[in-house]
Amino acid sequence: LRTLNLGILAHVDAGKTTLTERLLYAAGVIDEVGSVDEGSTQTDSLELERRRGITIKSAVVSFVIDGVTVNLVDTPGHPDFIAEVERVLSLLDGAVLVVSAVEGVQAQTRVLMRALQRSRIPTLIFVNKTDRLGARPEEVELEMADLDDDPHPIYFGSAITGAGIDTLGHAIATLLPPSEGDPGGPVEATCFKVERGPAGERIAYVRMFSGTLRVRDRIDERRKVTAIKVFDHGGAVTRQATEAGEIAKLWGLGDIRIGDTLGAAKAAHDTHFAPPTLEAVIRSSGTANRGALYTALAQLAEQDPLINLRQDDVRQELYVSLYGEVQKEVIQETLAADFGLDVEFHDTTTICIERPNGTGAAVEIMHKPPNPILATIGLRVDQAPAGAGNEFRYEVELGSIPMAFHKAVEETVHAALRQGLNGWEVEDCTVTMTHAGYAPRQSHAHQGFSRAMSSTGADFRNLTPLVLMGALAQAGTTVYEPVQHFLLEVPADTAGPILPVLTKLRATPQAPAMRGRACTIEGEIPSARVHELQQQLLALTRGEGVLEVAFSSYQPVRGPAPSRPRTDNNPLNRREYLLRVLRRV
Ligand SMILES: Nc1nc2c(ncn2[C@@H]2O[C@H](COP(=O)(O)OP(=O)(O)OP(=O)(O)O)[C@@H](O)[C@H]2O)c(=O)[nH]1
Ligand SMILES: [Mg+2]
Repeated sequence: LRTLNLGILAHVDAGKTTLTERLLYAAGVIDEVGSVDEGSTQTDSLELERRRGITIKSAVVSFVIDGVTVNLVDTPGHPDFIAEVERVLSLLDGAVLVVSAVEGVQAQTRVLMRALQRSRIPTLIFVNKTDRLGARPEEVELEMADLDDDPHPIYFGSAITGAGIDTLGHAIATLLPPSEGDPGGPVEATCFKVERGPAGERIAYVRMFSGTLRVRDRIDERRKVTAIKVFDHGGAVTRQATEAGEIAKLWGLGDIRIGDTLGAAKAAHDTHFAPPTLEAVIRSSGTANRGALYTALAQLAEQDPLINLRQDDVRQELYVSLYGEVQKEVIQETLAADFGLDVEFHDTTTICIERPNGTGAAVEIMHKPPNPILATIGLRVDQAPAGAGNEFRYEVELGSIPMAFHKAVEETVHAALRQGLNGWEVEDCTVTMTHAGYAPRQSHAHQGFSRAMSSTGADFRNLTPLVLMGALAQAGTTVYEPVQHFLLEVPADTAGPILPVLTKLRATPQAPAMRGRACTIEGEIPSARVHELQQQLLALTRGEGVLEVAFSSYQPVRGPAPSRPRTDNNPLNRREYLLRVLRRV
């Protein structure tokens, strides 16, 4: 049987989960079509999803059409949960992009379409809700043809009534290419989801790209597969093995994290969507201590790596990164329901990034003042093209210091880049090691190993941030803020007063376009000002204005650069830094 790993993607409320139910029903997996509004669907299985009637986590279900086993991944449509979509893109053989025939193409539809095109995922379009009053399928078809220079097959129908579902199902089975991969080859697999079982054990969802994994197979010295389940006919069934093409749940993989690979699989590094642009302080309002909150959040971050915890030991605060208000509420409710913790969010701010302005270099030589540490490190910082990410390179011979010290420097460089000159994460920065030296393991005659005379990993860890910040300071950095693309639709007679408001909020609107009695304005606006625009819009448009936003890019901050309080030992202040780290040693 051929296997097709299929993603269902769309803007919020387009009908992905309902369509999933309909396909399961058509394939004979369920006898009754479940309802999102009654909380009875297969894929919205979390308590919170059922209560809220929205999808929060991606979920997998399996069925057979026309002789093809389809592993369907139902994804959330709300932009706050875009990370869930990101994680499944790399495992898809094909996708159905759903658009509502009533609401039509939305900002999120464009974002998803671009991501599907960039990842070269064969896609079918399904225009849903044709049964509803106000459905305008022909117009939506035209809107999609603007959007898409390489048109995809398009289908129409209704997940509620079942119209058009058989045709869509047949197209899924015949037009989309099934997965390839040799079950006899070396094991290659990627983990895209982690959840905790009833006993608290970690369960990894992996997509098998090549080879076969069996129960009791060793992954490495520490880890062994202890159980396997494969998706089949609506549920997950226990198997002795899983092979190329399949999606499996694996037990026994210990501390596996989302994005980890097994065997020779290529790690997916390209990101298709914007990272979270908000950060907030999270505090427990009950009697629970900060340790309990940290443990709970760490467990959530395991299932959602972009929650990105930052701990500030100086101010005793915990920070989490966020996409938006709905995600905040979901985290709050999950902490209350699963961990019994009441939390509040404070001081929500926009997350900026820093990029180096050019090239800078610094070097510290051992035994040579002012370097008090027993290690030699030279680093050069270069600006990389936007979006290239951070990279660490060597210009010294690999044998010049022991491998463990190389590793220590590399790891510390990546950690130290999380806080640049203004405290923001440094991006698109190439760091090259230009000097390296150490004092070999020595001892006085008849005495044991002497710390005072021999370099240790800690020496390299302590010295690296100092050298790196020296190089970065020489290069200089620019702070960039996240900017959203907005599409504003307002009654034509209210457009006049809106333009000056947009300018005041530092937006850059294009010329307004009139469409009958409606006026649309497109442009860019700093993420930090979207909330204000939303609030003012109500009064300015008698509540009739509709605002759509989607992340566009990072732009240099005009005026004084905002900074973020540091949570490390502050290598920018040499004296204090050395006092802190040397005392700690
Ligand atoms: N009339 C009509 N309503 C539909 C149709 N499909 C879905 N709905 C309704 O639209 C609402 C949203 O449906 P969902 O299936 O939850 O949409 P979704 O795309 O999964 O939403 P998220 O996962 O939260 O992004 C529900 O109230 C559905 O009953 C359809 O074809 N016709
Ligand atoms: Mg859904």
